[in-house]
Amino acid sequence: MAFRAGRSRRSAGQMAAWPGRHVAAAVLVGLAQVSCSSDSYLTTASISPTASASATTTRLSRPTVPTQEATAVPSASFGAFTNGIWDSAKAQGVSRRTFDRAFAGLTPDPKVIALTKKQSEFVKPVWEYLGSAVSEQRLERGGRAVTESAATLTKVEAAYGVDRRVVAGVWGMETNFGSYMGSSDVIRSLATLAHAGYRGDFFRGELVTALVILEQGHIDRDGMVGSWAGAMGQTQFMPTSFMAYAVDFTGDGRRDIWTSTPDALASTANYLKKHGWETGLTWGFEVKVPKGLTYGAGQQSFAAWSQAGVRRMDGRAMPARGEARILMPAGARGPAFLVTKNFDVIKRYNNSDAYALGVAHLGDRLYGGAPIQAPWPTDDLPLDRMQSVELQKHLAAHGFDVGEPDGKLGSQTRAAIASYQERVGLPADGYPSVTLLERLRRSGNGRAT
Ligand SMILES: [Ca+2]
Repeated sequence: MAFRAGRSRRSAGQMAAWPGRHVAAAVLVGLAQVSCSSDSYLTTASISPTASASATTTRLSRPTVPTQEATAVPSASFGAFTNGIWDSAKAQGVSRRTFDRAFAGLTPDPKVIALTKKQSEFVKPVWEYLGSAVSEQRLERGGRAVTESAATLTKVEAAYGVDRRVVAGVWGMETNFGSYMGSSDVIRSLATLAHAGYRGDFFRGELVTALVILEQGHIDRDGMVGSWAGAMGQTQFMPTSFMAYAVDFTGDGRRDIWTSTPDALASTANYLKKHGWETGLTWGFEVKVPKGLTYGAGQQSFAAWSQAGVRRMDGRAMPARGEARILMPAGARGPAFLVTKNFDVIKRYNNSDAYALGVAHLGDRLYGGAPIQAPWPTDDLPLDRMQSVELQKHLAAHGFDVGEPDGKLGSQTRAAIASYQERVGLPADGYPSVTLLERLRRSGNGRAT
């Protein structure tokens, strides 16, 4: 689970919500992605643990780490710092041999520090993000991967009750089906971040846990690679997520999420299951909504949506049971989806609607699903951070409560947008776009709409 960070609508404090590696891993991973991934779709997002990009945009990084930058003002030398880890490591069962081998000849990695400072104001529209998620290359590689691992995916689905399409989708989004785990030395990355005091004690704890993983022999010292922020293996788990969710599916006594695809896929399924995946419930699907549908209806039964005139894009009947909510990642002018609580479980890997949609849609496509049918409103771009702050100021001037204008388009800002839209007779989808900002600019400071 990657961490992608993003600034988001959720507030910080959500680190707790990071997925395993995700859970934690994501943290940097997000960033990491930057560094690691061949996946160009991930942007250099900020490293915040909070993850999510606004629903519509993808400042995605993985669940990530917090926003504070590493200060690079070490209070002690790197060697003294690593020696200072010994007591904690020993207390957790790490042997002197493992400890010494882990840190032998190690120096801080300046690239890691540089990456903590990398922030991007660039916001990739959700359609570009999804386009990369299901690029021809990825579908091709993924098609081969799910064919080669078909038996494993079937067994994992049977063992954990998690849809194989979603497991495959996570695998593809995280590491391009195991082809890109990141090439950073995890111990070095974590030690660099912990030594720099990045995110307080978070990385120190991850570092000690990584030593425990080495001690237990799940992977050897040189094989412990991952993202620059310490997200490891094919699942991109942070060490603490690894300890909590990684499983040994092959039965050889090692939880090897690096070189064992069965262990990695089962670990992902276990992560999703432990975070509430409901067996047999879809993540969701694309829908057609009738004109005049009331937004903000929240969660209701598929039967109620059907009653309201919502139809599946593929023409099939709505599920007999279950509840869902409407998701319109680019506002009312773009595609609409009904998503269930399983969609939110995917977000535990990386708290971003765009990420979860990428996982879900990629998984569907790998198993014969159709492309997203409705066109994206590519003429109306999402807002960058400066524009977001400006939007919030305009809304505040119009009397809407958006809290402190911070450029984070959270639920409060979205609700304010919807109220404004309602007031001026626009579809109240709460979607922040350049067109909306321009309209607010023209309307002046609340004097007239
Ligand atoms: Ca194993």
